[in-house]
Amino acid sequence: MVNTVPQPSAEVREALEQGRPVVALESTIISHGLPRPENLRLAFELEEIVRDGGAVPATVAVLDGVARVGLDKEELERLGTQDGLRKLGVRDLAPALALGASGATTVSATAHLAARAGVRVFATGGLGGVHRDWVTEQDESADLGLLARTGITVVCAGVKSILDVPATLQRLETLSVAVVGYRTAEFPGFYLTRSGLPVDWTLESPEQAALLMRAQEALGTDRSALIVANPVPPEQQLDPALHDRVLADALTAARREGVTGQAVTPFLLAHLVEHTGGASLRANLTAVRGNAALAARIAAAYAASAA
Ligand code: PSU
Ligand code: MN
Repeated sequence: MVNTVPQPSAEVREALEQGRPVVALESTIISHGLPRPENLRLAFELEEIVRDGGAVPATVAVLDGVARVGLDKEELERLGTQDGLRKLGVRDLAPALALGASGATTVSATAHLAARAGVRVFATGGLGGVHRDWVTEQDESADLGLLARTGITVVCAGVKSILDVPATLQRLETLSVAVVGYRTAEFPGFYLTRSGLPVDWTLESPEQAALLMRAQEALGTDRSALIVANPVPPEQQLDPALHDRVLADALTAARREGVTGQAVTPFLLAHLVEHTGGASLRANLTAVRGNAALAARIAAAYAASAA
């Protein structure tokens, strides 16, 4: 019989048992979303940021057919350096476990495993969503559907700007996923501080986020996610004109090279890193660091608000 129960590390298990704050971190950004060696540096750094914010970090991945919530140093190194690791969305979890595979988890798979292990807060860079060529390709990230049926708070810098952002926000509304801006009335644009689109609700503090989570629980709407959209500071965003120009090239290149399916997002992100001289990478790292820090504060406020 395969072991299908998500396995928390000893530290994560203890924190959860004692009601102490825990923050889940995804691993696809490490294995597929960022170039080496910045990817592994970030993996370690995020864990430090979460600890500094008063929470226990729990990076999620599947290793040798076991779903893991909380990794040690060697396991993080494996994620950051091993070739051929799979990219696992939530639908890939059962095959990976049944077949003893190893892979990094996307937002959808990370949110699912974290919530099942009892982790309430999760930090990432930018969510997946509706792709720009949806009309012909119907490419929509599994992140959206999964977040519509999973009780977890996801701190992100919006959705990746390579996507159709208005369509993604519309899908989130249809799916009844709560979206709030953190200290902004505008939905952030991942590499960019602003997307030009409004959010309906704005939070000013981690304590307000914790209150909102408790309200979801009281109302029974905590079976879907809360998205806390946290913008990169304007002075650290990617230059918007450069962003728009390079992204247009990236989309053309993806079409020309026939990139499809799971490969689309890593292809576009890598194209941006290369053709912005690393500026998109810096904005991406800034976004993820800021989200990990805020997620830790929200997890701490949530733990402190326990009834
Ligand atoms: N955020 C980042 N970099 C990434 C991703 C998110 O800053 O690489 C990953 C996440 O794991 C997300 C995935 O779930 O991209 C979406 O991929 P797709 O569009 O194939 O669903
Ligand atoms: Mn996709």
